[in-house]
Amino acid sequence: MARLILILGDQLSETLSALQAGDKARDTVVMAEVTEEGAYVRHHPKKIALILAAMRKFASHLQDQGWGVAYTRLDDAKNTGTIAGELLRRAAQTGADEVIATTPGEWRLIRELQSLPLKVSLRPDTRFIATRADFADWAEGRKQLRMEYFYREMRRKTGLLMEGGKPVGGKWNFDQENRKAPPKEITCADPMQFTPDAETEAVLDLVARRFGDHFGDLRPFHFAVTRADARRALQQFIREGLPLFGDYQDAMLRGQKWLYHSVLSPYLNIGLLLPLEVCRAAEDAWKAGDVPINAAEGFIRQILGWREFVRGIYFVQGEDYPSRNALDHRRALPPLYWGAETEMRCLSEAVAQTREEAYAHHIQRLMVTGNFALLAGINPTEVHEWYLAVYADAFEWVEAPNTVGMSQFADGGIVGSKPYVSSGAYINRMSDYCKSCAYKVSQKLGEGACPFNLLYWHFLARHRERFEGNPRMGNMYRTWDRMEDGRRARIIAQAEDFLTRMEAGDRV
Ligand code: FAD
Ligand code: DLZ
Ligand code: SF4
Repeated sequence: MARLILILGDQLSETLSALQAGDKARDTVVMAEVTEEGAYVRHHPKKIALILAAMRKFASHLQDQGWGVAYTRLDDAKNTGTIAGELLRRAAQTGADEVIATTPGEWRLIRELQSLPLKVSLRPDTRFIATRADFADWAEGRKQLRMEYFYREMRRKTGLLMEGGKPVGGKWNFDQENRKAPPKEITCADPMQFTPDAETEAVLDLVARRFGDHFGDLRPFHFAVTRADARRALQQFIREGLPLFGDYQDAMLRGQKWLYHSVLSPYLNIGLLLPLEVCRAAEDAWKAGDVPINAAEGFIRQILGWREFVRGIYFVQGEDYPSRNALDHRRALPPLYWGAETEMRCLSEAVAQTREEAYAHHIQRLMVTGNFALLAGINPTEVHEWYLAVYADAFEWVEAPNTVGMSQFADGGIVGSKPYVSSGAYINRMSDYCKSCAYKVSQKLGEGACPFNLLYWHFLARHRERFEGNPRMGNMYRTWDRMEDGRRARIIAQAEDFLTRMEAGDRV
């Protein structure tokens, strides 16, 4: 009997397990552009265009290799609008009674496939370095899941940056040499940009028509949409960005959207690049003497460590993970996240860049937009849906643990041992945002005080019971307790006033 091989928009890899299990002579590959995947959260138009354009290129590539591909375009008259609907339609057309798929990266779609009235065989996603079973075994019986220990296992498993069973350079982690404050003048190359061809232009027009009212600028569009171009972007990053990646990993500068970051996550997450090949390219550059060990190790740790770790967490924790709210935060996401004007320079920069590029680097996500949402007590489900929608690299398996766990502490401390909160001082040290802000970062209270300074204490005070016993937070509570009573009360009152004005829709 004929079978259907499903390939989703983030599964564009030749080595995909569903393809490996298929038979060109007998099976039909199903790929479908569907409204539901673009709209179940209102994805950034650039992200939708990246996925659809890359899907079309990948389908042609498979056809060139002799696969029969049943491809549905978004504007096909018979398009049912959902992945399940398209599988049923193709099953009826071909007489297939079985679907072979690589397990999707989101519980929602896993359940959708499992409830089809067809035989569905879900294969493991072998593009990751750790299998789900590897992670579950490692996590079993541990009181705390710490990325650093998992990462060491991954180094041992792959042999990356290892020599004679030991880490090269004598230590596992070179972060002490990383994360410098940015110098005044900095020159770094932009990530490689690609001019859309006629086929990609047609996708851009389609996305403008169908999703043009979503938050985000569709044009200019410069993403690679083929594996060959994504490989070029990788090579350029290894040459130009990687040598200084570690040094300025946490820096944020106006007008510098990318700094020394790779901007490879969209390609990794839709399958144009594979994590192991990216790590090996960084290791080779270090072996050739082209990049220092702190850069190579720091970069490899993000992919071999963090990326694999958060995926493990997503699947081990189960379906309710994205809706957790351990700190019981209930405030609505303020309109400034969707581009409404704000006086806070750090937020206006991070959101403007997100709108333009569907990209912000890690520290902008964690210490600006994430930090503010956590300090202000925003409902983590709304924060999660925002991150899932606005970034080109956002797929639930990687986005939810980063947002719900690392950034919002809504999982109660599974991903991080303490909440990532800071006052304005951290943002000031790592960026040039504060210099042009309407607020004063040095001011802790009174007219013009930086909202991060006020909300930082408000957060600590309202969650005292949970955090004062945390050994990494004791100092902060001691500082708070040393302040005189009147000052503490005035800080809380001013923070409350700020939150009330924000909720009322005032420009803050
Ligand atoms: P680089 O700084 O060049 O890092 C290299 C690679 O390491 C990245 O391409 C990525 O594949 C990997 N990486 C680095 N940090 C992480 C991490 N914490 N988790 C997983 N992989 C990591 N990353 C996503 O890929 N998708 C998301 O939806 C996503 N959502 C996030 C939400 C929040 C609130 C936070 C704080 C982080 C999120 N991240 C997410 C992690 C990180 O911010 C992005 O991977 C990174 O900014 C991508 O840009 P880059 O390729 O230039 O990364
Ligand atoms: C994100 C996305 C979008 C916008 N569109 C499609 C699509 O039209 N067809 C498709 O197969 N996949 C799309 N995707 C990716 C899926 O949403 C993704 O596979 C799941 O969220 C699981 O990670
Ligand atoms: Fe952000 Fe405060 Fe600095 Fe303004 S002063 S940019 S609000 S940290």
